[in-house]
Amino acid sequence: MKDLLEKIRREALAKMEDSENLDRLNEVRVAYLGKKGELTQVLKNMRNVSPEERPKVGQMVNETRAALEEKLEEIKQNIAARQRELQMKAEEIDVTLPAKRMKVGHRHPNTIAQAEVERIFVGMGYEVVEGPEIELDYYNFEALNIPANHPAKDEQDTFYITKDILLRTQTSPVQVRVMEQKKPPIRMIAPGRVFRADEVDATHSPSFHQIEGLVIDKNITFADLKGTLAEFARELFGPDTKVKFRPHHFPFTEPSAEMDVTCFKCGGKGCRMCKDEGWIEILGCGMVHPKVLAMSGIDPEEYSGFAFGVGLERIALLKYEIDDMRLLYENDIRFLKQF
Ligand code: 2NM
Repeated sequence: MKDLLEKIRREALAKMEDSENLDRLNEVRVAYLGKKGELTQVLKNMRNVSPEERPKVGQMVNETRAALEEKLEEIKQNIAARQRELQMKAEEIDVTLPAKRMKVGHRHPNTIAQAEVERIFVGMGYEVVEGPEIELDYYNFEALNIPANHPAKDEQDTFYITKDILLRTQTSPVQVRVMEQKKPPIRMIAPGRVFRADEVDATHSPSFHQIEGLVIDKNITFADLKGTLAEFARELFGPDTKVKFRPHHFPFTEPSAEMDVTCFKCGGKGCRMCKDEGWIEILGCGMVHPKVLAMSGIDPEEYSGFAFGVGLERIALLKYEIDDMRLLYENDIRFLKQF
């Protein structure tokens, strides 16, 4: 019996030592210590042992079991430690490797153009003011002397939310809100998104951007308008840029004009850029209509002012020589990166 136990002990220890992993080790445990394991069998065969010898054999079996269990635990720890080490090696991170380059975006041509226009006017002492894109009919039309039957108010041209609430078609309502709230002098520009029920093509979009300007003070004349906008054109398109004003009509200004600049590409000789005209139309402007001033609580006898509006996309397309407005809205980084 003693020999048998020694043999079991030797074999079991050797097999444990040879176990490569926890599964194999468990198989060895079941084979020797399990319910039907070899050591358990020995206990079951105790009835063949004489009563005098039983306590001694029982003690030997228990000692063997204890020795095997101790070894089992030791090997288990070793295997676990080895596996952890292997895992650490496999998942090793080389912290000295160069980092992945961060993909940063690029300013949109509209954003660049808007920042440039803002820089020019802020330099002349103007304030930048923003206002709501969803407006009351009153601020978008009525306060700007646009009567109820005006074609701009047609459902074909304006996005209405209700009869009285709409998506602004210009940023002038921001100017009206400022005129209502502030005593002149006022020197401001209002950049922002505007909406018109237009079909998309190379020069139109139902949503685009405007920058409108407003100056109100005592004794403001058309000469102030001309000087200011000529300086704006020189800063935006270069110091040799010349301007010309053509009479026009807006309901909110009187007199009104459109301003052209000499083509910055050919200097006025005529080229593809200006369609051989030498001039490029750039903005609308005029002296704020006395009725518009009065409606917003400014006395037209005491104050006068000029206003203007430029399309931001138009500036961006011209400045960066982009021939299709739709490119501005696709947000393809390969396109945007060029500006
Ligand atoms: C334009 C052209 C001419 C304009 C007028 C006003 C206000 F609020 F003072 F009446 N803001 N902007 C104006 C004048 C806008 O855009 C082509």
